[in-house]
Amino acid sequence: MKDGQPSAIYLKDYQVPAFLIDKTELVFDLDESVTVVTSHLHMRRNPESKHKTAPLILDGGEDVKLIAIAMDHYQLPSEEYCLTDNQIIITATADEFILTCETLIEPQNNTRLEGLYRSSSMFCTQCEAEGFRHITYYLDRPDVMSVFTTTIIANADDYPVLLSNGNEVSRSVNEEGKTVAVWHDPFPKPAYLFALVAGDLNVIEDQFVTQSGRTVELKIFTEAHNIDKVDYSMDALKRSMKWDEDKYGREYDLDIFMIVAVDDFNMGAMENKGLNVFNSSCLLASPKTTTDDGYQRVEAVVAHEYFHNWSGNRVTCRDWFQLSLKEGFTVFRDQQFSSDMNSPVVKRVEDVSFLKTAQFAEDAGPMAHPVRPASFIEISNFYTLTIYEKGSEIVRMIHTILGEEMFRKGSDLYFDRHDGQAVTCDNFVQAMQDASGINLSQFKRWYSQAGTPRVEVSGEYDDVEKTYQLTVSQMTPPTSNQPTKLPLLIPVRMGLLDNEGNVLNADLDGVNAQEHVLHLDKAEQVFKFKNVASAPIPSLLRGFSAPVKLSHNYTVEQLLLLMSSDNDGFNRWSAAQELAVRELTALIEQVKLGETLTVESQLLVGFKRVLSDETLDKSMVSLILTLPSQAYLSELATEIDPHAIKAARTHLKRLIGCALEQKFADCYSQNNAKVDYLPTADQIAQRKLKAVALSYWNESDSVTARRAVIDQFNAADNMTDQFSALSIAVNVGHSDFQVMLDDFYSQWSHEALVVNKWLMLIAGQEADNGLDQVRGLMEHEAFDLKNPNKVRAVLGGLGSSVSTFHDTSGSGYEFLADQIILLNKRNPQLASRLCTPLTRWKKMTPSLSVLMQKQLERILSEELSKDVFEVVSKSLA
Ligand code: B3K
Ligand code: ZN
Repeated sequence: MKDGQPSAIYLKDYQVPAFLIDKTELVFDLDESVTVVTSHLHMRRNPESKHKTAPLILDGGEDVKLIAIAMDHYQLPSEEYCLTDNQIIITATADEFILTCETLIEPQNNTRLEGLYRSSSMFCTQCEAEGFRHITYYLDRPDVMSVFTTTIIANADDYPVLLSNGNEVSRSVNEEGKTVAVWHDPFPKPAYLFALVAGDLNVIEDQFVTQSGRTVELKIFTEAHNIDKVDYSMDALKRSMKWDEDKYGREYDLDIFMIVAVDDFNMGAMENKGLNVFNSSCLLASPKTTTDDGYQRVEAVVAHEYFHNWSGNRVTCRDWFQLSLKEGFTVFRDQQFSSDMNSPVVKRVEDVSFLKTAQFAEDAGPMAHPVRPASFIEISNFYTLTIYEKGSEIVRMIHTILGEEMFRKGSDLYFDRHDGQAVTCDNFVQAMQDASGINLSQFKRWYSQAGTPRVEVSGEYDDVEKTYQLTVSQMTPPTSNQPTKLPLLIPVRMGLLDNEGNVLNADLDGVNAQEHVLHLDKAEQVFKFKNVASAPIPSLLRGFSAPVKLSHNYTVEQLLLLMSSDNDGFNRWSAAQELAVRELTALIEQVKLGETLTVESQLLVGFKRVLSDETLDKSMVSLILTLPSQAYLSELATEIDPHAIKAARTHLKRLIGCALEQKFADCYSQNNAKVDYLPTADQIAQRKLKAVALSYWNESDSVTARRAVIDQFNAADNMTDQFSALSIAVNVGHSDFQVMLDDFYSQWSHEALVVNKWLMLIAGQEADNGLDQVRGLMEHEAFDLKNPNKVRAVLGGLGSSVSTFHDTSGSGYEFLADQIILLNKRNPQLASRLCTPLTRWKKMTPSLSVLMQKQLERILSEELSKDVFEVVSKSLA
């Protein structure tokens, strides 16, 4: 960092705003060269502020050019206000006044994709968290809520569609022949929920009748060539609206709900009031171009953004430290929704697997932060897995502790009590506590303590007394700025099995049941079960009832039993993972010591049983058969040696593939039925199992297996089958894989989202000339540095290639650092996210660690955005 270092802001410094904005009237005169934004802000001093004479300080980005500013129509001369790079300060104001600002912006040059910018041929906005200040001067904070009226003026030929929040109240033609559209949103909202879209777009329309009988118009807009890919989104939207009524009693409030797809977008989507804007990757779906995972993502994101209408928009955040108030709760809601729409166990395994891989890594790294952070330099850096996924786990634990009925009472109370307000995580927990009568004061530590708690459990059976005693201890390791931690309230759902895998009844504190929820609240405690017929095997942390690392010294036989017989589906998967981790850990050590790799794989025994178990859901079979990922094993390692992890995984996978060759071949053909594609849970499960079987089968040197890959690739009528075949060909180094990659590109070069999959697959290849390939991709006609999806495809792909990214020369790290430096100025949010793999440097094996550190230091010596500075400087600290 060359100049002055950006400073942090702190939660403890929060103060209510000195001014409020009751009404916001905006006029946008859109133009490809300069856009003029005029605002009329109806302001008054906030009676709740104790600073009765505080100056008015408006936020505004350095990219906003002030033309004129007036108070109650009096043009302020420049000596009556102070204009800095990012603020206007006006010392003398009345108690109530109308502030008028005329500003110029250049959306066509906005590569940050925050504020108003252009994507393809359209204008669109992204205002969360602090993008509105790049549009005009404003009190850009979530606790300033205002009623917006937005006038959009644009050339009718290029921008027939002009949208903003709320309802369209008028549309006319002005004296220059331009269209003038006026939108009014009756619901007060913070500026981060403002949206504007202008473009030549196609639309599909539908309706939803709410539980109280109101008809809501539903519209999804895309560019013409994508309009055939939004039927599934519309269907997901209607299901979400119904589900939120049924499950939470929440009805949609405006008469119209719109979604627009844009290609250039930093995140997945945005919940602007009445006008959601989506990254096209999270909205478009068609069988030929979208995989099953893609369909499920679209369903989940459509639901997530819709659910924000209550958890986020009607009840919003007081300040950005409370981000998880809306994000954690909304992720929990979208997870519940997907679970109800598909298979609950499968959904839980997928979510937990992601949490344990990525969020646990974040919680153990230099950017570890509590779900309610105490400080930040750049809020964009805090749209993290901790805020979202761990935030959701916190809500889930409240759900577990309160039970379904009390939780619903709590959420009703929360929504009713705080409707129209900007509130805190404490307010959420308070509502849950008030509705249930359950004291959650200790539980609240989950919001302020960073790090993943470790829970150790040991069991002792007394054959005479027929009692079983569990001794449980918890500790949370220190994280930066938090050297000591206090015990948390941790709900541990558990059951007991006998040696045959049958469920046992047991008494705990007078309650006789097959399942109990232990409430851990001390550093160490003992739970004593009575009337336990025989020595049990505990099935612990069922459904992953708390985001902790739990350990128990299971024998291999016990893990095999849990894997094949536990009546908790989640724990069957969990036992398989534990067994695989043990075998892989042993192999990793052998690689590190230069020994010949040998393993008496018991996992094989378990896999054989699972493959023959007709009662198991096919998705569960695939999940159990999936070896722990490179990323998960890295998270578990005390010192990451990516090459050793890769070698161990490759060895075990091959061993299993060869040993069970016939079983995989049979499994493949049994599931290779020809059906008309539907994204239903059953079909998805079948395609997934087929892909897993094909992948293992290709570990053997079977020519038939190789042939099956090519046949599937050529015959596929859906992207799931086509892409899984292509990935297997690339990963096993099939002799035809280059031809297949070329064919794939020729077939799909006109479909940007499919091309992104192709870019990612090539960039992630384990190839000797990997970096040259990545360089080639960045020069390819299909690449565009302005498009975050493409940048993520190539550089995310690179990050997943062990041989290229972790090349022992450090060339992979250097290349990534070059791209971060390049993007730092163009798109700081994107650049900052790309730093993640380098931030793990302290955990890497020493020879790689120093190479990563060197690149981080090189980045830090540049003139950096706040975004990149915060991540890199914290990583090096
Ligand atoms: N709330 C948005 C995230 C916007 C992030 C801006 N840096 C999407 C979501 O979580 O629903
Ligand atoms: Zn969200």
